Amino acid sequence: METVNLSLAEAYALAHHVLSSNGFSEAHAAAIAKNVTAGERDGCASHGLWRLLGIVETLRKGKVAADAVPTVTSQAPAIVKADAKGAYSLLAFEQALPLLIEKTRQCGIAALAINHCVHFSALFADVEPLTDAGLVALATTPSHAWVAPAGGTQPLFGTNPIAFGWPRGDKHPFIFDMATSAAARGEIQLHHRAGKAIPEGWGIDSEGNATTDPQAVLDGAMLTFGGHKGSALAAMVELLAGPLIGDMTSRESLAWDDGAGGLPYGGELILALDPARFLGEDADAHLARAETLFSGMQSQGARLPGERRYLSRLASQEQGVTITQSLYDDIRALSA
Ligand code: PYC
Repeated sequence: METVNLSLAEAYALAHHVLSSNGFSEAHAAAIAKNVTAGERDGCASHGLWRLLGIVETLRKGKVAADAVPTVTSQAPAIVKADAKGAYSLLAFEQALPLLIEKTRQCGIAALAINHCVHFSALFADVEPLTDAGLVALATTPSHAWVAPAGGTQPLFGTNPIAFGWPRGDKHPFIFDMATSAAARGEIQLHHRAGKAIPEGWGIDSEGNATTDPQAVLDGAMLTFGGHKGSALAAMVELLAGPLIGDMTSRESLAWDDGAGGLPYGGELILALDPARFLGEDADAHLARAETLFSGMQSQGARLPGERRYLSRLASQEQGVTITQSLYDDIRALSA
């Protein structure tokens, strides 16, 4: 298979050019290009440069704003609200982040609700700036109704990712970012693009039969991970980042899309907790106990979530990223 190697600067420049030439404002183009470059850099192809295809397609379908200026408001002592005004979530997140950190330091715990955003991005990128600031963080968002609840066969939930981060001083943070579906939808789409079957257990066809055909699952329903456990978590995500913050459930998002095939529209909830405020002068001792937990995992040969991402980041910083020639051509054609 023919491939193209890009330095991270070239990957960012390619993404930025595609976004700007399609009409995204400089602020949105920069925020989106940074995010998809970070996904590719960290070995997360389903949230990397490939996403540009859907990002631009959603714009062309009139389902996302290209230049909306988000507003950030203090809703309560420990609640920040950001209104993305129909644009992708990333700029609203970027602009609300300083106030979220400030409130978390003041109150010990604070939340950011992003509303009216179109969402495609990996949540680890929203959690990492918080762990960098020494905070514990959790982020979640619904998507479109693509996933059947355990026991059912019809799409109702989104892929509903949950990302959690724990700061570790000068070490890489502990961060997991997982869909509550068996896989991200982007993974299934990438299998389809590559003409590959998907693993069993990822989805069912429109008749409710198990299948490894990616197109049949895209037309049928994805499944949650861990049966009823993933299903319960997916429902929790719908509630927390839907009705609780005054935004859409995945079913409402898909209805709003009205067959256009755009990326999901709705809200994202981010919680941040400050160990220094919970623990006061005992913070160092208790954070050291967290390290004992991590080394207990590693001493059994278990990998900490995120380890693969940081290895991939290091390799990409040194060697750049490699994508298929056909993806490169499809991305370049977006600005032709
Ligand atoms: O790949 O799971 C996914 C996804 C969520 C929102 C857009 N794509």
